[in-house]
Amino acid sequence: MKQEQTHKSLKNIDSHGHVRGESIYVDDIAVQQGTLYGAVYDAPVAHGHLKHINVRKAKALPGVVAVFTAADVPGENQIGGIIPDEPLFADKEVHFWGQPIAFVVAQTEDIAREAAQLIEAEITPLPVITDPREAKEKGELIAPPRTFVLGDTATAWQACPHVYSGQASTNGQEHLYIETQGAYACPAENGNIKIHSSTQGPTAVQKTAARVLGLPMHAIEVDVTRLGGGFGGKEDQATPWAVMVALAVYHLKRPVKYILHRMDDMRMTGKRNPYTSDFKIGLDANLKIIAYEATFYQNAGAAADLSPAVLERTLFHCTNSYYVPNVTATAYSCRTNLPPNTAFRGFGGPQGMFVIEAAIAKAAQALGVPAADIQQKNLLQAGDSFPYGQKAENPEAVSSWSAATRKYALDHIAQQTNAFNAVNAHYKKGYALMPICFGISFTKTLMNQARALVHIYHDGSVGVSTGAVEMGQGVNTKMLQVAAQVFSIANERIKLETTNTTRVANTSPSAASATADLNGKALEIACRKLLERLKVVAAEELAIANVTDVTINNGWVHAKGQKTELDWNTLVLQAFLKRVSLSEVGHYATPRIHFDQSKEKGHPFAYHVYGTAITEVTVDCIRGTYEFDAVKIVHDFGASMNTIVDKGQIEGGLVQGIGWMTLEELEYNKQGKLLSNALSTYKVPDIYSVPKDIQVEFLAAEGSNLAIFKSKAVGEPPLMYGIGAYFAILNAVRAFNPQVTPAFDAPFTPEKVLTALYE
Ligand code: LUZ
Ligand code: MOS
Repeated sequence: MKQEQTHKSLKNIDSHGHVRGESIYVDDIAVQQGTLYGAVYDAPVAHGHLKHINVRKAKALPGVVAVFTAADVPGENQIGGIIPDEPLFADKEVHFWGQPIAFVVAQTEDIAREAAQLIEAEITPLPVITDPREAKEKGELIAPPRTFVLGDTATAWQACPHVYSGQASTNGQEHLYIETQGAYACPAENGNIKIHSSTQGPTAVQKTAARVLGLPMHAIEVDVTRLGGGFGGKEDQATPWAVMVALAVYHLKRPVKYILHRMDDMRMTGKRNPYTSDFKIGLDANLKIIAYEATFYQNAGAAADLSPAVLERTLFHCTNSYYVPNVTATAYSCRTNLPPNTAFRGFGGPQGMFVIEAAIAKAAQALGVPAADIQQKNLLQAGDSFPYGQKAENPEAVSSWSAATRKYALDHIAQQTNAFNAVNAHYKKGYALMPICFGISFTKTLMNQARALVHIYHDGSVGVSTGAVEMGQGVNTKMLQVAAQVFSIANERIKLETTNTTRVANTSPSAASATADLNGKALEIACRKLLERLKVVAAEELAIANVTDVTINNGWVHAKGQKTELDWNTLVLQAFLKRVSLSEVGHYATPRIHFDQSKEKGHPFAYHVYGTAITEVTVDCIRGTYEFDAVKIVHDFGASMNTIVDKGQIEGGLVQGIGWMTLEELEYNKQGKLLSNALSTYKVPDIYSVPKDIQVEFLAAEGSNLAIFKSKAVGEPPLMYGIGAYFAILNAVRAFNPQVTPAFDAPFTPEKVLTALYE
């Protein structure tokens, strides 16, 4: 028990290196002699015909080694992952402001950047679209629309005494990983290339580099030590920079490095997809939601990137944690002239969930009831069907709601809020509940597989490789725990290797909250195979007739539960001397899951994660500013395998979600130019804007067998607690101005709050 406790509170194994500044990121890799530096020249307009690129002045600058454009691509000038609609370098047309056109390589970074500014492109302007509804009107769709149907909304409306409709919008979100995008590639022998990339998807980088260079995948090795944050922004969009440095290595046979500056990164990369949506909600006299219709217009940007998959998850999560018997939800992926938008923590789910919360808030206001009454009455119960056909198994929607309202005394919060508002004219408090439900698995079934490679060295130390990318989320810490627990040896015996495509191939990106589950399960399989092998050796060594009597506990072989004289190191050495293999791979493919896109039905998720947050806010009704007094959460961790790491994910996700809902305002002008292009014009949460009190309670729930050690995925779900921030502010605004017609247009910036207060 004691052992297990210390295990579950193991500190992130990177914490020591991080606080001492010793952890290695791409820009910290010791450079090889002869290293050159890259810089991108990107489109200064959002749409147009690319007539001519003049690189003469750039090439003439002393120190410039080469300038590469689409003409220098030996393979395919194509980096689109889902749909081949995105060139590495613009060719003939530019589609967004910031689209890479050329890649300058020079002796120093400064020279490369200076040379990039000397490039001139002749571009004949074309009309620019930034609005997804306009794009849809003009037939600019990335892919055919998708519709999820449950029951029959058309007839259900007749049974609804209360029907409300409206619009809801959410803006995009800059990922703002602390480590900007970047890559460093080196030539290896025989034309092979090694790429260090700050990517969530090493295989995506490998595959795309091979495609662009016209090489087989085995010619490209991608290595990732860790990322200074990804949040989805490096699932697909770490690839172009890695491919550019690889292209330069291909031609120059010299190491080439390119690390984006913050403003380059903000300008050239896509963000969370903004959405604008229409909703219609029908309730019966008992506040049961009978029917829900939603139409989502996703702003995909100029190319597909991951947007079709994001769109799908919007539909999967369009009813959040509620059971709605009649649903029709349609989603359009709209092509605009913004940088291609992409994965961002939640992956379309938050965008879908905001809309039904807006619909509920609208109904609640019209009916004169608290939104919480509607929310609570419609929480998923066991056996309820999601619109995509999967049935809710062990939904913790009701349990987490009940636990939150009980533990945090919702009645008391309500009383305090009313009492405060009764005596304060210029400050108003509001609170909101936010239940969440998030499906765990890549929505694309085939991506739900992973592999691990374990070496036990003959001194008893262990090296672990998996396809998981450490990006601050603590996955390496969890992988270490898996190996330590299966072998029952000390943590210190185990080392996590870098994520490398030559050791673990064909990886799915570290994404979809599924990394610890998929790679942890693969690792568990590999470790168990080795353990069984070692037990056979132990039985031979100790002359134990029955191998099943052998166990290893805390580094010692036990026979029928009795400690023996044989320790781990000796056992491992004996196995080696007996020429028993001390290396093993594990392969895991999530069982049960499937999805039929022709019917839009199936069982896409291994399991769901639930939870409930109560958000309390105080609005300054003179200024429109606000402060979050508290966010109190009951979260369904299952049987958390690391409470420190998991709690950190909840706190970080929550604050990131609050930022999206309140402060972070992406602004493109009509010409498609990003105006919020630096940290001076784009505000992210800081120490002053986080809630003064964040409480996280672990729901007493068993977890799922499809979660690693029953410890449920925790990466993305907490972001959606942040949605409660919008509705808490709205409730405070309503305490001041009961007549307000909510715009449901997030983020609810102080400017918009002020407007709403005095509407
Ligand atoms: N990436 C992806 C994701 O490719 N498929 C997904 O379902 C997903 N979900 C969340 C985050 N990233
Ligand atoms: Mo390298 S770019 O140090 O393999």
